[in-house]
Amino acid sequence: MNAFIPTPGDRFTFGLWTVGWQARDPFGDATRPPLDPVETVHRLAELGAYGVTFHDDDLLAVEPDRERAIAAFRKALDETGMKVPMATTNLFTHPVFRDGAFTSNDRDVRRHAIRKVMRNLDLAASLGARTYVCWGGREGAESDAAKDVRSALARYKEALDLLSQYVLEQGYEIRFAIEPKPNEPRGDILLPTIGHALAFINELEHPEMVGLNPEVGHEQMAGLNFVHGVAQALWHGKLFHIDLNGQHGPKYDQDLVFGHGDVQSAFFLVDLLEHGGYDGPRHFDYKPPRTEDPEDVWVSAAANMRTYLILREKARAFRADPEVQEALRASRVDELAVPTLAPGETLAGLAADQFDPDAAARRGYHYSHLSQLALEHLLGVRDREGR
Ligand code: GLT
Ligand code: MN
Ligand code: MN
Repeated sequence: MNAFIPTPGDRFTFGLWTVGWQARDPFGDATRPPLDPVETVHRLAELGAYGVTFHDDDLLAVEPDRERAIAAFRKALDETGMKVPMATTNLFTHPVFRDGAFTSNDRDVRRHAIRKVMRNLDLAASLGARTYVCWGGREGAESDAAKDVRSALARYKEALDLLSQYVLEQGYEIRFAIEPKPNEPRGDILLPTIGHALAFINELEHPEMVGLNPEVGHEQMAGLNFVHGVAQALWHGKLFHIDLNGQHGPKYDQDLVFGHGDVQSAFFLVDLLEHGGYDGPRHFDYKPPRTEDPEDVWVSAAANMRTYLILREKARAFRADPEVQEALRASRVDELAVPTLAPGETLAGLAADQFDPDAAARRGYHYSHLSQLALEHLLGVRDREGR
């Protein structure tokens, strides 16, 4: 169906490291050869993507000379019109980061990490990126004896304060987005969830410059409700960016194709993003499964976008279905938006109110019907008119 063909207007973006993942895992070697970022830009453009994102080191996948690699990448962007809305730093692959980057116990490593980010911020700004992601995958520990967490958070704050200062001094239009993750590769990672990161941001020198880049799988691997987490990030004005992928519940980070994990959660997530005021890129951070060959990689990339578009259509049909609208009213979903105190009402007025809790307790909320309608839309057995 035509409606499911992505265009740049849909603002789909991919990390170079996603399609470029060679599928090395803790138990096995790579199953795919390195992928040239230039090819990635062209292939994703042909598939209808809007842009690409990258870590500093991703650019060096096939060309070790940084200047030459950047020149080839820029040329591919110019030829295709692909954008770079976000960039990030690899602070996790090199063994020097084995105990963390901003929070390594080794002060020299912390200084090296900040320099590495500053250098890539210059490149990110020159490519027009507006968001800079900080995924602190190595910021953590395996033993509670190893890390003074209060000092680690002070150093994490110091790093983000310094980097914010750098962005302001350089006049870059860049905001930072922290990406929470509970564990893997560290036994425990600092800022493990959306909630931890939100609280941390309040302690920064420039909280307005720092928001979130939540990832589907990272919350779901901790058993958390990703849709609730994203809604809270939106409520705080902190959903700066998002990593879309798939995950089957609490286990290792699967990074599946978007929708290939918990598909009901994916449906409600798309509904929230489309109707909840998020206007950033729809960024896929997935891994083509290790079983896939180099051509399958592009099939999996296209699947992310197609699934998003299908779910977008289903979410629209759900909202437009008169029976759904009636069910939402019957469940009083809209009543939650009404302030609990009337305009001008006082606490004394509230205290004096008459109410029969036993009568109210007899009223059901009819959520089973509403949930079933959502499921039936997702399963494709209802259309906009509710047939
Ligand atoms: C790494 C991680 C992702 C992050 C990337 C950004 S790196 O692939 O697993 O979740 O978004 O640093
Ligand atoms: Mn992940
Ligand atoms: Mn991610």
